[in-house]
Amino acid sequence: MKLYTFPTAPNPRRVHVYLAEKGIEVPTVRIDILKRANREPAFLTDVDAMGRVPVLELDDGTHLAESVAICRYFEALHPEPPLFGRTPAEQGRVEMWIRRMELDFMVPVGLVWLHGSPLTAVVMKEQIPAVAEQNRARVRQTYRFLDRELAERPFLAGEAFSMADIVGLCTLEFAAGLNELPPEPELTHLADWFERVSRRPSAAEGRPPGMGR
Ligand SMILES: N[C@@H](CCC(=O)N[C@@H](CS)C(=O)NCC(=O)O)C(=O)O
Repeated sequence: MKLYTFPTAPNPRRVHVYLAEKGIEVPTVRIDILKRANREPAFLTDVDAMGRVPVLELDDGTHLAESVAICRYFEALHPEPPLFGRTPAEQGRVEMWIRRMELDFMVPVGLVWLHGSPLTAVVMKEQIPAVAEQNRARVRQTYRFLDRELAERPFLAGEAFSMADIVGLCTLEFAAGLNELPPEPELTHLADWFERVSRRPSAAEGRPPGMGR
């Protein structure tokens, strides 16, 4: 088994934080996405036709892409401690919050990245500044929503830290770091949650640049 990864990028980082929480060690192959190694013909044909990381190569030579799917695979192999919920209601809530983090948080942050960052200007055929601006507003809306929700409980899906917090953490690091879109200081419940999840040893390891704590 091996993990093709670029550890500081937000989606691979989810898998690294998850594995650290579980105490699972997996050999890794670093794919430098800044040098477009993920778009080399050999990677596209042998590893992942979508040309993205993370990708997990299983012992039978097959490949599993998508960060949350990779973590679900490990969760089935190593259910304790549960990071996808234990009871049916917990599992449903974790799933709900993972989807919210991906669709209502990572998608707009990703569009800010693609349309608003000088670092992606070289790979984008055309950057549309209005798309970046519109999605900055969506991210700020999500911050306000999260702040209201996190006034009620310590973690996104309830009383226990879960995969939803990992997706949220990695997205917020990416938004506040490379995308220069930190939450407004008055959103104290969101700030407290971020502090709480960032303090975990799993999060401290391999933290992306500019997110010092
Ligand atoms: N939904 C996928 C997204 C994977 C993804 O977009 N990975 C980025 C790194 S954060 C990537 O490989 N980007 C390089 C590219 O698209 O060329 C997941 O959760 O794994």
